[in-house]
Amino acid sequence: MRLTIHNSVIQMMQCHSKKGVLLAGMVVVFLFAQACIRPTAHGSSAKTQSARSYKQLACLYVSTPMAIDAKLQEPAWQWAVPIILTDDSLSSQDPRRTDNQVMVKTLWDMENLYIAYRVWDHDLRAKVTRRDGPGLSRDDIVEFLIDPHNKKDSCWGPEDIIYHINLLGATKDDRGTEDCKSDATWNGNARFTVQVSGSINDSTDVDTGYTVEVAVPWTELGITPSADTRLGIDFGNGDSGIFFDWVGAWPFRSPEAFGDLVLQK
Ligand SMILES: [Ca+2]
Ligand SMILES: [Ca+2]
Ligand SMILES: [Ca+2]
Ligand SMILES: [Ca+2]
Repeated sequence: MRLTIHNSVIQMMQCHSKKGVLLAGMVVVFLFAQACIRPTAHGSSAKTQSARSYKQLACLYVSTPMAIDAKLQEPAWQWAVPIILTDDSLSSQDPRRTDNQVMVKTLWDMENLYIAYRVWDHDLRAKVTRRDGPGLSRDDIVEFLIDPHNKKDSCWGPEDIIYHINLLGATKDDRGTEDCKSDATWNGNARFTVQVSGSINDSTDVDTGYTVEVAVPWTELGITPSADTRLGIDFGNGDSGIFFDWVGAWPFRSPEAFGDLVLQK
């Protein structure tokens, strides 16, 4: 884990006046990319899809491994398909609502699933530095949850995993159990780096946000990836204990609500 403040990222993320244009452009790209996702032709996934419509995200193949440095400077990150997460679950007047905005992108190669987050957060806060430390979920965090075999069931089972990663690079990771509970004693092997733009635990200023780059090894997911592989997935953000996610799952560990991550090559 490396925690740094990088001037180029700060400059890029401080372009508030351009953010709206940037986000609008990304949404257009995202909608276009979603329209390009090929429908599942056969198999159990097709049956699942016919029963209910799930959010989908195309995950494009990359032939060169990503450097897990929270600098999304690899060319592949430029053409990876983005999704934008915002907290639209409550009215804008509700004090429990956060105005954080999050861009998530994914890529894959034969070794890893890559996930990148850019989070716009004006007050950076985190305290926990220990793995699985209590209270980590009340820090500023990103989350991802994976149902590797896309079962879309209600059980948080032994194959399902979740990572919370806070600003300080601490993680709370767990996986499910046979009786559908969470086992936080499980520690995963995903690599990640966090880079912040602003001051942590100092509310006298206005922060910009943070970037997280993650590599999850396929061996951890028990998957040999190929084009058209579908995973159940959800992405979330926590802003000092206020949470929102991609699909609106509640609780978050609800694989039946997850979207589909569709590998493409
Ligand atoms: Ca990188
Ligand atoms: Ca925050
Ligand atoms: Ca753990
Ligand atoms: Ca601050």
